Parts: sequence; C-alpha cells; structure tokens
Amino acid sequence: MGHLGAFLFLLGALGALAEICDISEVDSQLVEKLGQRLLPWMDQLSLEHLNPSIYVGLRLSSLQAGTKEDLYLYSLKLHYQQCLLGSASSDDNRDCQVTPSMGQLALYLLALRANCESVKGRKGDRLVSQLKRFLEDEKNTIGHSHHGHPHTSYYQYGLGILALCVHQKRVHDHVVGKLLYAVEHDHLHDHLHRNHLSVDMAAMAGLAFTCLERFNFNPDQRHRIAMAIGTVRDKILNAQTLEGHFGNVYSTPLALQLLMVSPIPGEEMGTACLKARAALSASLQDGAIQNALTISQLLPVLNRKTYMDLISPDCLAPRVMLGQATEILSQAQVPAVIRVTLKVLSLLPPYERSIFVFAGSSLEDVLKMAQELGGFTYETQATLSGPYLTSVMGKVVGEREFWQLLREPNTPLLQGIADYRPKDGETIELRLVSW
Ligand code: B12
Repeated sequence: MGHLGAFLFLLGALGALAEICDISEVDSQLVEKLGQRLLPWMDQLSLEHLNPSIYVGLRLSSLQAGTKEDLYLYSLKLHYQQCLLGSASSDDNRDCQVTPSMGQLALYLLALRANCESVKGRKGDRLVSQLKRFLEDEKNTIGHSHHGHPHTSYYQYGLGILALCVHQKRVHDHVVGKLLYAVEHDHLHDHLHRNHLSVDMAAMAGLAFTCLERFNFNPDQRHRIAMAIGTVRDKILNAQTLEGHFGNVYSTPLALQLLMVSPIPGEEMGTACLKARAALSASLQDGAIQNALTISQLLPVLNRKTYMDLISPDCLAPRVMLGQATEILSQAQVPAVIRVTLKVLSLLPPYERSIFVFAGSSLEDVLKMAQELGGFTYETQATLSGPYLTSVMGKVVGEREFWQLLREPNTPLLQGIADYRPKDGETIELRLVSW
C-alpha cells in the first residue's frame, strides 16, 4: 500500500472509530422535547438572562427556532458588545450591572462561530484581546509555582482557550502550560467530592487541547498536549458510573463531546459509549434533564456534533423547525401539600424549620416560603445554569466559598435550587463550605 493508500485507510479507520461513540440514535421525539425546553429561555432577552450556550447548542443541533434564533443572536451581540466594549462612563453601559465573565465572553465567541462568523475588525480584535487578558490574569493568579487557584475555575480557563482556538487565535505556551500542569497534577477537582475528578472540567480541558492539537498552535508543547488528551480521556472513561454516566448525568454531555473527538482503538470505548447512550436515554425518559445549560451541551451530541465542529461549522445544514410544546392538561386536582425541613447549621444561631409547600414545588419555592414565614433570608444571582444561591441569612459567600445544597443524610444535590424538587418528608441543608 502506497502512502496515499495508507492515509486513506487511516482516515477510514478513524471514521469508524468516531462512529463508536455515536449517541445520535435517541428517539427524535425526545430530542424535540428537549429543544422545546429551550424556547421559553429564548424569549428572555435581558443581559442577565441571555445565555450564549443556548445559541451554540441549538446551532449544533438538528433543530432550529427560526427567526427567534436570529433575534437571540442580535440581542447577544447588542448586550455583550455594549457591556464588554463600552467605556464605563458611556450611556451604552447603563444596562450593564455586571460585566460578562471570562467564560461568558468565551461562550459569546463560540456563539459567533456557530453562526459562521469570525471575529474581525476593531471590535473583534478588542474582544479577543480582552479574553487573552482574562486568561493572562488567571495564569498570574495560578502563579509560577502553580499553587494558586484561578479566580474562576479551570473550566472557564479551558473554555477561554477553546474559544480563541476555534477562532484560530493562538495563546502563549505559558497560558496553555497552566492547564497542562493542572491535568498532569490532578488539579481538576470536583467540588462535591474532594480529590475526585471534575468530569466537566476534564472534558472542557480536553476539548481545548484537541483544538490546539488540530491546528498545531503550540508546537513546542505538542507532546504534552497529546498526552493530556489521553489522560483526560482515560480519566473520563474511569469515571463512568454503574448506570453508564460519566461523572453524573449532567457532566455526561460534555464528556461525550470529548470522547467523540478523541476515540481510541479497542472495544473498551465502544462498550462505554453504548452504556452511556442507554443511561442518557433512560435519564431523558424520566425527565432528569431539565436545565437549559445541560440541554445546550447535550443537543449537539445527539446530532453527532461537538464544539470542535465550530472550527468549520456547517451553517447551511438542514434543521427541523421546533414547534411549540403541546401541554397535556391534567384534570384540575387539589395538589397535595408536602413537608420539607430546611436547615442551616453553618451559622449561629442555627436555623431549622418545617416548611409546607405543594407537591412538585422546587427548592427555590421552599426557600421563598421560608423567607415569607420570617426568620430566614436568602439571595441569588442569575447564571447560565439558573439562579445560584449566593447568600443565606445575610451571609454572603467569600472567595472560594459556596452555599452547598445537601439532602440528608449528607448527600450533595446534583441540581440547583430552581431545578431540584424535594419530596415529602425530606430534610435539606444549606451548608457554607470552601472549595
Ligand atoms: C465551577 C463550578 C462550580 C463552582 C462555581 C464557582 C466558581 N468560581 O466557578 C462551585 C464549586 C461553587 C459550584 C457549586 C455548585 N455546583 Co457547580 N459547577 C461548576 C462547573 C464545573 C463550571 C461552571 C462554569 O464556570 N460555567 C461557565 C460560565 C461561563 O457560566 P456561568 O453561568 O457564568 O458560571 C457560573 C455558574 O455556573 C455558577 N454555578 C456553578 N455551579 C452551579 C450550579 C447551579 C445549579 C447553578 C444555578 C449555578 C452554578 O458558578 C459559575 C461561576 O460564577 C459546572 C459544570 C458545567 N457543565 O457547567 C458545574 C455545575 C454547573 N455545578 C453543578 C452543581 C450541582 C452545583 C451545586 C448545586 C452543588 C451543590 N450540591 O451544592 C453548587 C451550587 C449551589 C448554589 N449555591 O446554588 C452541576 C449542575 C447540574 C444541573 N442539574 O444543572 C454542574 C453542571 C456539575 C455537574 N455535572 O454536576 N459549582
């Protein structure tokens, strides 16, 4: 076999391997239902609620939202550019209570790519410079000896590198070096279980490295990058649960994105991906995937796409128009009332009270009710994953602290306050922890 023959054979083999982690054969009605869950979010066009990840997810999916999508991108551009580029004193900045974070800027750049746009011109250059500056600052925070922690997280660090890379913008070896070091020295921890790998962080780092490898942007680090991709892939495979999720159900979409772009020969991966597909289908059937951000990371996978497709996206690919969800009206029934015990033991005096709410209420409804009853207060901040609990009883979290949500006995919740629906008789603790 000549060189060309060998090359074609290799391409074919790689293609066949990529098929191994193909999750696309999920029931199309379930996929459409997932897409429909994004529609109400697309009507919220204030900066606080705009979510570039939703736009990216939809564009890489098999579904489309027609003109809603165009309006959404327009709003993203308006708000993100104003808040990132407008000078602090200008009128433009009136509506910007908070400046988008490094990760949000990165997702915005991914959204532009999802619409086949490149960053160009003075504005584009400024956005790129800003993201590079964010990364540079985080690199300095981690420090020479790698003992510091990024202000944001290695997740956002990876996202930043990935966004620049898909726009074919290089980052310095020393910036990439910090993420390599973190992978090489097991610094991508899970906040729920100490010393456990965070599958989301590992997958994001792996996707960033895969992009750098494709362009050979950091040739001096080529070997370390290839090794790091192998490391995160193996760790993600090792993090598969008995049911088949990688980490948990919510980290599985990103994990699959990584596995789809870095296949390995052998049966191990095929079996792991088949198990993951079964687990995901089961989770979809029982409605475990409600969060818009998670859906936005899953829809591409169900359409055989990953963030790597943003390098050269197919913006003309046919996509099915999403219809409005048809609600099944159930017979009017008086909903049952349930009792949830709410506890805060991290502060003095401790707080504990039984709260009565309707069955099916969210944890956020429980907190609201507790606040109305008096003796309990809380505050939240809007994020791309939904409302994030920032303060309880006036105690605002400090640097590297958070209010952890737990169900007795000592089980961290896998969902936030808006998505989690406590059952009758459950005890929920809000615990101030550092991470
Ligand atoms: C880093 C991280 C954290 C850090 C955030 C602080 C920091 N400085 O970055 C810490 C350790 C504090 C954290 C806490 C929690 N997290 Co967390 N976190 C992440 C991670 C890995 C990256 C988030 C990120 O940077 N996104 C990118 C930026 C651009 O988006 P952003 O919206 O601006 O980011 C902010 C929010 O994501 C927010 N945040 C972080 N976690 C969560 C969770 C929820 C439910 C909400 C509403 C917001 C939120 O913090 C980010 C920084 O400000 C994601 C993984 C993922 N796939 O998203 C998990 C993830 C979002 N977290 C998750 C969970 C479950 C939690 C907790 C609820 C755990 C618990 N039992 O207490 C708590 C939040 C409790 C609360 N107070 O409301 C789940 C959510 C799953 C779901 N169903 O939606 C994820 C997907 C991980 C997973 N696979 O299980 N988290």
